[in-house]
Amino acid sequence: MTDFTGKHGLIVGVANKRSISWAIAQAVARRGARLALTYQGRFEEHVHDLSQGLDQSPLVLPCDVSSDTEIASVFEKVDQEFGGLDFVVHGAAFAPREELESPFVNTTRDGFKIAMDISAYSLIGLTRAALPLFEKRGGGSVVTLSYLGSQRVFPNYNVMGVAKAALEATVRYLAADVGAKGVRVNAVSAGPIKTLAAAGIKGFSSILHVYADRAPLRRNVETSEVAEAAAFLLSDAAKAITGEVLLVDGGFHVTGI
Ligand code: NAD
Ligand code: 0WE
Repeated sequence: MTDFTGKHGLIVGVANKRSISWAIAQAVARRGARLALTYQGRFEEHVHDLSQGLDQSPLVLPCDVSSDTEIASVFEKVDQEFGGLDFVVHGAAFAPREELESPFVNTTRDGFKIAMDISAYSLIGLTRAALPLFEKRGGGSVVTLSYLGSQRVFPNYNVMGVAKAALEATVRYLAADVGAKGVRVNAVSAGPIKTLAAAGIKGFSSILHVYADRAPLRRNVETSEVAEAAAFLLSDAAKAITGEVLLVDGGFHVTGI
């Protein structure tokens, strides 16, 4: 697949070695990309340790995506170090745990705001901050991570499903807005994977079993397979694709019953 030699990317959402964003970082770094990795406060050590494993040493910076000032300072440092940017990976999502454990009708105003802010709005903030850096390279590519809970009801996914629906609509509106600048915006909608974000989710194992039973490929997807699809969308091989949500779920989404 297309080479990333000479390309610079920012990866948001690495928590540990099982993070989908980490698999994407490895997939593009292996093809020659130089990276900046950001972490949410508590994952500082983990991400520093992981970063040692990449060939070209990455910039490692804190970024809570709910903070405009942290977003601004990340792009300032990335611009200083890289003199522009070619791609951004957005792999941050969060809803307060109670929202994933209570009946949907009990979704709180605060839980709704938090889920929307971290999981959907942040794509707008990051893309806006990336634009001047993309401009220096004549364009750019943004990829975010979604889930089929945006379109279908999965028990307990609750307000995260609403946030993913907003995220996918945000992909389309951003794509239309920034396309003239040569900037593409897409999502990979992944099948369920046992990452930190899935840890302790009631019924997650049964979701994995249902996918493996019913998906056309009769198995679950691997993080590396999601990462390869994301790398494709980030690369010049996808230079005519924008506003797209690419399902990487073994075909589960096409099934009826
Ligand atoms: P993960 O826990 O490794 O990644 C989630 C990341 O979100 C973490 O790195 C966490 O630090 C970050 N995050 C949360 N709040 C943040 C904040 N305020 N500021 C900055 N970062 C914040 O789990 P993952 O499964 O790799 O999740 C990555 C993305 O993939 C998420 O958008 C998730 O919705 C999506 N996704 C996951 C699955 C799955 O089954 N694991 C399936 C489809 C889509
Ligand atoms: O997007 C997600 C999960 C994102 C997530 C996970 C957590 C757990 C810890 C958001 N917020 C939190 N808050 C916490 O406190 N996925 C796609 C994985 C996932 O989560 C589910 C799923 C699937 C799939 C929850 C219920 C049902 C299915």
